[in-house]
Amino acid sequence: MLSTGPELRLLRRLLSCVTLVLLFQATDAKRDLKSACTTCQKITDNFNKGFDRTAKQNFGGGNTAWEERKLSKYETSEIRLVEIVEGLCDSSSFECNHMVEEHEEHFETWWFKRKTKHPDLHKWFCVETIKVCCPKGTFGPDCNACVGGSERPCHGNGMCDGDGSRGGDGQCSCDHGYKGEFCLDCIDGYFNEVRNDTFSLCTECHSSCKTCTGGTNQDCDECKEGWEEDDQEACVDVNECSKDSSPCEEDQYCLNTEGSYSCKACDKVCSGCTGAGPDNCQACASGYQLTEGTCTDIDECFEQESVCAKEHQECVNTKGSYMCNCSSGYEEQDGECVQMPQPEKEEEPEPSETTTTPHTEF
Ligand SMILES: [Ca+2]
Repeated sequence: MLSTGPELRLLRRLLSCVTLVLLFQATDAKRDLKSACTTCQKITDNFNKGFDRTAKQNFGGGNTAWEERKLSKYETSEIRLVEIVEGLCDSSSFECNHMVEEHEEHFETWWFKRKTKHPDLHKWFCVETIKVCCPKGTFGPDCNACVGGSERPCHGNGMCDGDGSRGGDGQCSCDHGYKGEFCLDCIDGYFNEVRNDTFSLCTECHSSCKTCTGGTNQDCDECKEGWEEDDQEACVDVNECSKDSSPCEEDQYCLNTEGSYSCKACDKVCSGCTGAGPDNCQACASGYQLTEGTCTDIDECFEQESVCAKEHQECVNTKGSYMCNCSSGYEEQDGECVQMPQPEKEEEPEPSETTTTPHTEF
């Protein structure tokens, strides 16, 4: 009774679940194909390392005839093969150990029967026998040539997806500077120095160009931001700082750079400035005055009219301002300097302190 409503819905839902699982398995399988080849490559690399390592073993030089016979026997022995195979995988690598266990007999076959005729173990084992890899420049289940051909995949300007494995789709991911299916076109900011159907060399444009046909600032198709065309149609720096209104804040000065500009903080003795330091002020900040072209601190305490007018006050000059402190023996209370209470006779006399009232202007 599948034709009734709820059952049909349930069946549909089940089917869509199955489809999803199959999809996941398909993408998983694709990834597995690439990683299986990577694992196999590692195994054959380690085999070659093990081969070299065991060649040096038991070899002291100056062997007797007996030793040499023994050694030449060892060279092709099962003992040596076992020693090499034992070192193929890290004990933690499940994929590697699984692959070696699954195909152990192939190593024996190669070692005793194929080594001489097929000295390249990777090619014989990974590509031709267990078929998890492809020859370089080919990809996928049938080892098809990469885009651009197996000799120079992606015309030498990119990576072919799945290159050398049974996975991937053979599409190119281009190196920096190149684009397009075949990695023959140049990205913006690069131009074709050499170009034909199978070869392309993209070179970076002059830093002033957004797009270009050659390497100088006269070869720009379009200037980059911060650059403009001069009367010779070359891209030259825009001097943002020479414009009528400065692009910077009031307490900053403008510094022109090639292709851009920056805003730097004025010296704190300035109120507005045209450059760095106290001698490039447009006006002096409050508390400073212009002396010989430089804004210097005003010593308010030496001005004719006393700035600290209250009784028992002392004037202390600071950079850009001054303070009115109470004289020694006096402390500030409600804006007045009053005498501090005398210490009682039993107690140790405390060292006299000076309390301060910072001057602030509003
Ligand atoms: Ca500029």
